[in-house]
Amino acid sequence: MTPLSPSASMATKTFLPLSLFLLLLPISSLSSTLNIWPKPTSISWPIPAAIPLSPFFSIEPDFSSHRYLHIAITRYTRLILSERHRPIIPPVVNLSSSFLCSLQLSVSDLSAPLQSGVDESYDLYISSSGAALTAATPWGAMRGLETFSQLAWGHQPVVPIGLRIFDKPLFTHRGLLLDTSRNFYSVRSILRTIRAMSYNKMNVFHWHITDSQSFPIVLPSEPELAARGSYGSGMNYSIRDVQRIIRYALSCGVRVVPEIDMPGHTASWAEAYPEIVTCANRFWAPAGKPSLAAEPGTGELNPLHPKTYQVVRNVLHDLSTLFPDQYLHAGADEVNTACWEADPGVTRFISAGGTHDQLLEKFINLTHPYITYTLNRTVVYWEDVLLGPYVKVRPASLPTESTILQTWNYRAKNTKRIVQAGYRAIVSSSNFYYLDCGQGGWLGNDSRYDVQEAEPSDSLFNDPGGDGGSWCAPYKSWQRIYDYDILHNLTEEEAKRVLGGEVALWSEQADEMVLDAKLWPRTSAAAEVLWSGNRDSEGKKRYAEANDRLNEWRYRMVRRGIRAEPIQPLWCVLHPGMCNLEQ
Ligand code: CP6
Repeated sequence: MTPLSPSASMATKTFLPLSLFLLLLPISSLSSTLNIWPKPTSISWPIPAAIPLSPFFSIEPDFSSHRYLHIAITRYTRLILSERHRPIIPPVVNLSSSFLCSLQLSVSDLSAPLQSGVDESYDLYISSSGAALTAATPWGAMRGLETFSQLAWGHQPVVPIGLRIFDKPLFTHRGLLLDTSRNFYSVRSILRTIRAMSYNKMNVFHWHITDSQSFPIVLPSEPELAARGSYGSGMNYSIRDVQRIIRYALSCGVRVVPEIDMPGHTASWAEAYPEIVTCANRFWAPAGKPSLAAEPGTGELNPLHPKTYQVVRNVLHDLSTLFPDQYLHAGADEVNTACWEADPGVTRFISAGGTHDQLLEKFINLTHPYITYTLNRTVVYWEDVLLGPYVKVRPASLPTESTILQTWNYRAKNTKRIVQAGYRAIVSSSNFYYLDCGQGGWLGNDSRYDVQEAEPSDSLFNDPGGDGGSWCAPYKSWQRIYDYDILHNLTEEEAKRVLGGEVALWSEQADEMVLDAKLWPRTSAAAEVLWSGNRDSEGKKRYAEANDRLNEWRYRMVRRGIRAEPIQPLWCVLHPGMCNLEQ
């Protein structure tokens, strides 16, 4: 048989039916598709035609009065003209003989702040006589600019014409959690991560700043916490670093929600204030019991020590002056009662008839109103504060209007319980959204990390009727993440209280050397589901189509300096249509 092309001749090396199959590939699978990630809500491009961008292409006006939109416009103009993306299957198009000189941008409300629920919709129209992007807010304009940048391809960049896109997100909260305590991340790697988030139209950077292992943020009224509790002088974030991150994030349409985890996960505070931390730096894992936060470095703030509240209020106050976002995440996950009981004062309280729940309640009652009323912030806590399993507080201490709960305990029912109780929820199920999983443990031979399915039935984590549990294993593939429906099992009414989702990179076994590959393109899978869902217009899951589009998206991210991991062999790029079981 005569090889038609280099790729067909390569296929004959494998076996004949494959190359025959290539020859018989339906024209439609090679025809023009536009690869945008995440997929827009509505796109129409009836006639495959395109127009070259003028070498002097510009976005107009330049909105120099809006600091962040202006920066975004400058960045996108440069990106669009320099990127030269090569599609895996180059669209076959009629090329217009004229040039596109500008994209006309109009924004109706320039003063809209970047906050939860802000209008991120946009409308993009490109024809041979011009291109127009309309948005209600600067943040929607940024989403539209991102889409426009993904529409450009080729060495002499061209964009499709006769194209119309209406787009808006399904969920208001599309986040990524990064833990900068277990291992340190440079400011540069954080900025790159935020940039990659904006490529994927994500809008919340949940910065899990501190934990038991280190306290890497320099706070003006409590400088000793970082001076003693960070990994070293080069391994903490100064006020200027924080401001730089927040400003850069604004230019990407990304909010920064800070988390200082408390009262658990606080051993690092003991370097400066040993008197307010119980069981600091002791590995608290009682034999035979699943033990929360049981990792070396365990430590918890002592809820009975008055000094605790002095330090905590200073920390929270500084946090609210540094971070402008309406949300303030105050942790409250995995409080380990055994760790508290390492303190004689706590043991006395318990033997006098006090309960662990009362201890947590005391801590919450002395901090939640301070955050809500004095600092004027909406509190985000982990689900544990309401759902246990060891300690929890009464809903009365957690006003529904000023509290948002973030799920993680791999049980779909938890989201249901939270929204049924009237709270807004952010979904971060560890069974789907934990990006660090599947690496084995870091404590030598720790069998918890081998558990693949449900926990043993006598475990406190066992939850009949839930969606099954796992410790952390296995690795969450992009397909698994893409498949996950965060509204699973909820009624329409309940679903309204789900703000969205967050993938999480806990960093016991990650640092900036592996950051990009751990995050991307798996985070892109969640980003698309949270932006426009995972189903086609007939309601069928769009895996096959998403597979090819994600593969191409990965290459585009790599060209943009994001070291995303490959999802397929390069061979698949040379053999379009061959690497998808569902086609
Ligand atoms: N650190 C903090 C962690 C985890 C949580 N909080 C965690 C728990 C279980 C798994 C992965 C991560 N390492 N502060 C839970 C929210 Cl499987």
